[in-house]
Amino acid sequence: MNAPIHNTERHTEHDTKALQELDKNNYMHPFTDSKAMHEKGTRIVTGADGCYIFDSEGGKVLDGMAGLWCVNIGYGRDELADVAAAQMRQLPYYNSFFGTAHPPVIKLAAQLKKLAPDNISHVFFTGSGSESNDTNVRMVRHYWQAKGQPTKRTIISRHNAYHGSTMASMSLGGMKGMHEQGGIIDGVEHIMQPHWYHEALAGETEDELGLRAAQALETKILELGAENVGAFIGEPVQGAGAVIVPPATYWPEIQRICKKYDLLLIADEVITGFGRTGNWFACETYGIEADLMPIAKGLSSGYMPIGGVLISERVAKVVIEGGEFAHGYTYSGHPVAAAVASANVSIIENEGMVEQVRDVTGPYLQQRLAELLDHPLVGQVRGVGLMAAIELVKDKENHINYPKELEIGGICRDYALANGLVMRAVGASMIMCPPLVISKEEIDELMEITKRSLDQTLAQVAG
Ligand code: PXG
Repeated sequence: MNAPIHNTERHTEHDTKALQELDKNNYMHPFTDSKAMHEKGTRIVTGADGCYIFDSEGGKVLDGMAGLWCVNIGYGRDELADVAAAQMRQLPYYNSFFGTAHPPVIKLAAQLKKLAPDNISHVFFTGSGSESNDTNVRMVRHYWQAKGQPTKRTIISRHNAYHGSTMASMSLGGMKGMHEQGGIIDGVEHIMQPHWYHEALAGETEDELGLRAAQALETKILELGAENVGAFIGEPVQGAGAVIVPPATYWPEIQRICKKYDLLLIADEVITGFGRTGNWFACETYGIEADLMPIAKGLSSGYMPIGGVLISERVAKVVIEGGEFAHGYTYSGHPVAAAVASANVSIIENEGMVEQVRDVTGPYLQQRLAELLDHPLVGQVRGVGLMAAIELVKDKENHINYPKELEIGGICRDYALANGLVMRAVGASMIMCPPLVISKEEIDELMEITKRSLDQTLAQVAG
């Protein structure tokens, strides 16, 4: 593995106050309470290299979130800039509608098929994970219609799932706060999530909870009628929901139920794909055979906006033989994004990043995180590969969190940032998902800052 090169040229000076003012007056941010943000002032990120980001105040911060779960190869890989520039000169745009294609998209599809599980036969491209899941809703319904079973149109998902922010992908997700802002589309149902720490019944083991959570799918199918249900969708490991790692019993039971009632199984690999869990796809980590696998994020390591859906032979055959599938985006398979994604995937492959996560840095991060269980605030640590959560609790014995109003996660996140580490807070869970190139020394730094931030948080809430 190449050590990241810390390029100080990417650390540039800016007039923070002027940028914050321009930002406040002109830019509407995603997922943001604008008023609250501008009271504090926006944090302006101006450059990045390896696992570090630089801000307009001269700060250097370890990025424990790989951007937004996406910068798998780390920042500052100039090869990708060169590939993008060359492709822009050669062919900056052309579509793949109406009987055309171009070399970058054809090559990327072939490259992905080689890396994907054996049952995958084609790749559809989109501009994001949300568009990939909108594609899934249309694909599932088109598939069953083409097979003469048009009533099989409902898709079952889980509470606290995240599948995107467009109307259909948001509906597939199970985020209550999002549903409350405008409602959801018809034909989507939600069942319980396999979250042992907070959903277990008294005395219930992880394996028992895993089975019960999976069997909620069977109950829901029977309630709706299998003739009305087209698919089940789940993230192999819930990401935005706070890194919910399913018990070992969960996915085999889900798979069994999908087979029994003839449901398509959609494994949302937008976060877990491209090495995150120590395999190319988390479907391998959990032994899932999926019919559709939405991808994005690590596909280009965030260097270009691109997503897609890996399509199984079962679904592809029906779609291919069903005449025109009236679906696609102007930027489906965009040549510059495809060329960059292809180079990114080659970097992951050629530099052995997946193996490094599986054999070295994944186990090391999880082992070091387990040390935190001695800390008075830490009720549970959970994770797989290079994604993890630390659950902050008031009462370890009974798994009880501090009151929500205290925003303990936010307190800890703010200390971490002041100490030089980006972590995300999801309620009382501290989330991490560093670039796959993080070294053991950088994991030590991440741990040192995490411990210090936990101590400061404890001092504040106990004092
Ligand atoms: N599926 C999964 C599993 C995701 O995590 C999407 C789909 C949608 O991808 P796009 O590219 O449309 O954003 C995601 C995105 C958070 C957070 O707060 C997580 C995501 C996006 C924004 C915020 O953790 N994941």
